[in-house]
Amino acid sequence: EYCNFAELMVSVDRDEGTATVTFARPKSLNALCESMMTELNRAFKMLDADDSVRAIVLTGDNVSFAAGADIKEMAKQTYPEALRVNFLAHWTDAFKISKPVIAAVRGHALGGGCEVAMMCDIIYASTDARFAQPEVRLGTIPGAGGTQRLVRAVGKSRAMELCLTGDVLTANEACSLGLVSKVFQPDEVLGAAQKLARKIASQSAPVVKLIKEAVNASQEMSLEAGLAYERRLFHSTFSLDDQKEGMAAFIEKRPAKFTNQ
Ligand code: CO8
Repeated sequence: EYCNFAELMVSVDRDEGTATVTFARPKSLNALCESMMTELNRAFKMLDADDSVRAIVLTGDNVSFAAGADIKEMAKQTYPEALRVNFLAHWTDAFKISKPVIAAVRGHALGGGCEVAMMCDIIYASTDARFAQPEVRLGTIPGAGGTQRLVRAVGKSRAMELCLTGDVLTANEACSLGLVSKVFQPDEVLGAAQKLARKIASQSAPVVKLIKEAVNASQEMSLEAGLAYERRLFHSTFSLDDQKEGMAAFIEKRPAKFTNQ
């Protein structure tokens, strides 16, 4: 069922509870086009509904994570058409899933590529990863979070500078600014992201889901409302078998065996 993609590769490791989704348009440096983003939506929805998958890695190849929206496809876009179809809105639906998504970024993460990385829950980058919002140079503006998520990730001054110039952030700069969680050697970043996915997959699935919801809520809510929301989610964990098991295992000095209930 996961073989049926033309511009993506999806591999699932059911024993470990992880999946890896790989952009596969190397000739255009994984430029994001309508057909590939439709496939990404379909793949993520399938993985979200698959109980044997509990964490997902999204990656590209060693040259490019994604070099932005496909400029050749986008060049023909008109305002009435963009408005009619709400251009790009459904591309980002993929990321409304409840399971954690880790971006493993090698090479270019430009424009929509940087925005897609920022839609992921955690970004791991290789030393040769490069992040930028070059839309200004194309006579347009970031269209999928560059002016919003980048501000939250690196602060207003740096985000403004990056969006107004299209200048490139190196992996180490992106890491020191907090955009990227960790930096690895190019041949290690995918393995590190998959290891992280395995670690997350070994936790209680309902608890992982609640944590993702709570952290994401922090981006949308006031502190007071966010703290109240977090507390209610925290209270709800006391209805889980996994909370009983996790705390009993601690007291009995043994590893917890979560049942995802
Ligand atoms: N779109 C279409 N084709 C592309 C793109 C792209 N974004 N990027 C690279 N390609 C193609 C090139 O046209 C070329 O194809 P061909 O061989 O047929 O001419 C091939 O990939 C290889 O590219 P280069 O020869 O240019 O390779 P270089 O190593 O010389 O340069 C660069 C690599 C620096 C990455 C360069 O290709 C480049 O600047 N690319 C464009 C980067 C860019 O401006 N990205 C932003 C696009 S706008 C955008 O993303 C709007 C936001 C949309 C939101 C999406 C939400 C999910």
